[in-house]
Amino acid sequence: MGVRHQHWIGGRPAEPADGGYLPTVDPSTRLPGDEIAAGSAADADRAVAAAAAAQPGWAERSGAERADVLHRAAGAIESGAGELMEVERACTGKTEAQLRMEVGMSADYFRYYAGILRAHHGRTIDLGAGNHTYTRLEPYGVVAAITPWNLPLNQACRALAPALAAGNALVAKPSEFTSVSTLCLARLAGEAGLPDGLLNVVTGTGPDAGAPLAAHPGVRRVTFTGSVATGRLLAGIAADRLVPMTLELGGKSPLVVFADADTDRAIAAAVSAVAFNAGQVCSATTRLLVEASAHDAVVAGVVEAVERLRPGIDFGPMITEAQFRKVLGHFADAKRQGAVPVTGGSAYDDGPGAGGRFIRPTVYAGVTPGLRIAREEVFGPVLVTMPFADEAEAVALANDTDYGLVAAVWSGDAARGLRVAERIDAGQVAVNGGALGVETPFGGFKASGYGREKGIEALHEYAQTKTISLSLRP
Ligand code: TXE
Repeated sequence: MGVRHQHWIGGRPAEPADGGYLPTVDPSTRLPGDEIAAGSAADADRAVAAAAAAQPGWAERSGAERADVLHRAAGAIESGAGELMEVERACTGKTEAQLRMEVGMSADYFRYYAGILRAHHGRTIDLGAGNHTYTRLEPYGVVAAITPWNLPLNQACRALAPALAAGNALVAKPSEFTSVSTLCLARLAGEAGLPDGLLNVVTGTGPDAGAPLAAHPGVRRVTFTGSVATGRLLAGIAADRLVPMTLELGGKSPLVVFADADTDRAIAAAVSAVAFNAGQVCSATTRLLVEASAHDAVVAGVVEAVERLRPGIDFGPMITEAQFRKVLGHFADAKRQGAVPVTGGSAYDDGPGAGGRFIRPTVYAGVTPGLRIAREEVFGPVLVTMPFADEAEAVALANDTDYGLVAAVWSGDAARGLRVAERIDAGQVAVNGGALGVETPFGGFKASGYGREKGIEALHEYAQTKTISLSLRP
């Protein structure tokens, strides 16, 4: 049996109130891993109390002092990278390259917000003589961060770093399948000088630990990354309490390729939508829309490349058993609807990948837009492709989805790339491989959620503006 992990409350490990623990599983082998505390409302209570006690002192520190602590936390992530990568690998089966990238980006969130926080100020407002009016950007107090299993450490840091920078204290509730890296992060940040109680971690299932946390009267803001169904449920709880929320939900993002594009690069981008985290990414561009004259050649290039991907080396397994079953369920459903994949469409039942939760990279070519596999987020290494006749049809197909998280456009005509990007309903659009980073605001249109993470926008998200006005009349 692996290690038994308690919650992290008030700067130290904390036994779960009702003494229960949950198992974790290594998805590459299905062997049992560490155990995590099974949290409850009583644990959420203790964590919120610890956060509420620590927060005022943190908010009173200057931006420079908070930035200094966040820089040290970034350093602790970098020096603890080996340990963080190992615990994350054990829960997710991710490849080495992917883990290195995720841990590096996790540290970068802390560095970036440590940097920009010193330029995060209110403003003075000139109302004419006789007044001095100014705004202050004040923290909410205690923020709850409920995070998923696909990029566990990374998505925790994406929420925690700006929320802490803005002067809040946090209670994080990571996914019950991948909690260990967030616990490890809290310990490392504490060792690096983050005051006790500012970052608490309560582990356990969504209904038992997450729901009471979101509903807790001491929590003044909630940030959630996960499924639409859970997001809707938590948005209801938050609305009832009039507590603001950031919701980062799923996607079914289009990758639009015109015939005049650099098709080799566009093909590589489509392959990466399959390989990167085995497609378990909200921003994966899994609807490949190709101008009809180039469709078959592009699809052939993609199929040839995805067939060369090696399980465990180029891409990882499905992280949870439910996700593994969900992807297989999509295949069965597509089959019932008459769709036949050009490649893949099953799990590995022999050779490398067998035994773990590995799914073969899969491409359904020329699908009809109404198919379930073409409409719903699969969250696995699965692409659907569709041809389009012209720019107008490309935009119509790209927007024919409930989601609106990201999109990619490839064209040799940059003006057309931008024109199409402006007409796609999505929070971010990359043209010809344009980059998105910690600095660029990230969030959804439509059912992909609301609020923005990353960039200076996230810092504003975790602060509320107060206006103060003083009469200067004698
Ligand atoms: O997510 P859940 P699931 C999508 C993806 C995937 C599907 C289902 O399509 O196949 O969602 O994944 C906590 N009260 N994404 O079911 O349940 C839970 O413990 C409070 C997209 O695993 O939304 C975990 O910490 N919390 C996505 C977190 O919510 C609750 C990432 C996410 O789990 C709760 C993951 C409740 N009642 C899945 N129920 C993205 N946007 O990146 C669950 N949770």
